[in-house]
Amino acid sequence: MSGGLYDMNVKDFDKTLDLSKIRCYGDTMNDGKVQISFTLPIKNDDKGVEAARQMARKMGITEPNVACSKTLDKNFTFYVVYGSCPFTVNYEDLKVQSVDNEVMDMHQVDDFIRENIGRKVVMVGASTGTDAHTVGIDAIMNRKGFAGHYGLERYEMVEAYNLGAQVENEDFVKKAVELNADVLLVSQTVTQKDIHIQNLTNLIELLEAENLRDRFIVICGGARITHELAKELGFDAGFGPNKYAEDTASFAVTEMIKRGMK
Ligand code: B12
Repeated sequence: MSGGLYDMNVKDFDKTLDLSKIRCYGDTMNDGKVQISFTLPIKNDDKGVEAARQMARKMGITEPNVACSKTLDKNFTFYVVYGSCPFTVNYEDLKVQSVDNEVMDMHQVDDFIRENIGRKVVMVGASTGTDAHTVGIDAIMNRKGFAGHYGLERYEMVEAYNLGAQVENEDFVKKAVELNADVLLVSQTVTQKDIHIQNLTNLIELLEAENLRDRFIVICGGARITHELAKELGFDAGFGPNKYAEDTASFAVTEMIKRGMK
């Protein structure tokens, strides 16, 4: 692999790295190599491959190479294209909003609750509105957890209630009050026509109208949820892919202490 990262020692690597102009990396620094995939509504033949190549060029990809074309249907083909992306990103100037507390593991969260709150923390979760997807909220709450991360039901100092999917906001709030919840966990997977924005906004409005907003730590999550979006919509935090029960619980209990909730 001549010219690749393998040829450099760490010091040389640092010298070549201009963080104000980072490019995608494939084999050689700054080669811009990317792999993209998409589907076109055409049949799988040579003309289709050329259409995929042109589509990639129009996306700014240089030297596109159609590595895979797979028939999905008579009139639909899936393509994988390799090529170089000429664009750069100024990494130095980027500003992101992210959850800034330290992430504790399950035992540390339990110890934190014992020491600082002195009682079990009640967390109520659901996939709300018309959303039927449960795997996301289950990943956070189910005892067995997800991808090697135990869920909240396993935490000794958390009383976790998973209400399932398609729970109306009104019913969710009612149940949260009934269970004397500290933390509300909302999962949203479907984002078509911004349905998640409407539904999440509706929940916050409902809590505000009933003077309940400050009573709970309100957290949302889902494949297309970011912390920034969650804050914009009036939530305390938002968690997307690769976030688990310990991220959620660490934020929730730290925030409870910040707010003086005991
Ligand atoms: C499984 C699945 C289904 C199953 C759901 C079964 C079930 N019990 O959940 C079934 C077949 C029922 C289904 C139905 C539908 N689905 Co579906 N489904 C999927 C699929 C394949 C996987 C989703 C999943 O389980 N991911 C795994 C979990 C673990 O990931 P996650 O949700 O992102 O969760 C993680 C984080 O986001 C975060 N998180 C999630 N929630 C929360 C909550 C909190 C509080 C926190 C802190 C964190 C958190 O933590 C998790 C772990 O890291 C996706 C495609 C895909 N590959 O992603 C489509 C997908 C989500 N479905 C889709 C659609 C459109 C539908 C339907 C509307 C289809 C239809 N027309 O009928 C219906 C839903 C109808 C409805 N009323 O909701 C679209 C959504 C498009 C969009 N963006 O709006 C997708 C993306 C498929 C696609 N490419 O079109 N679906």
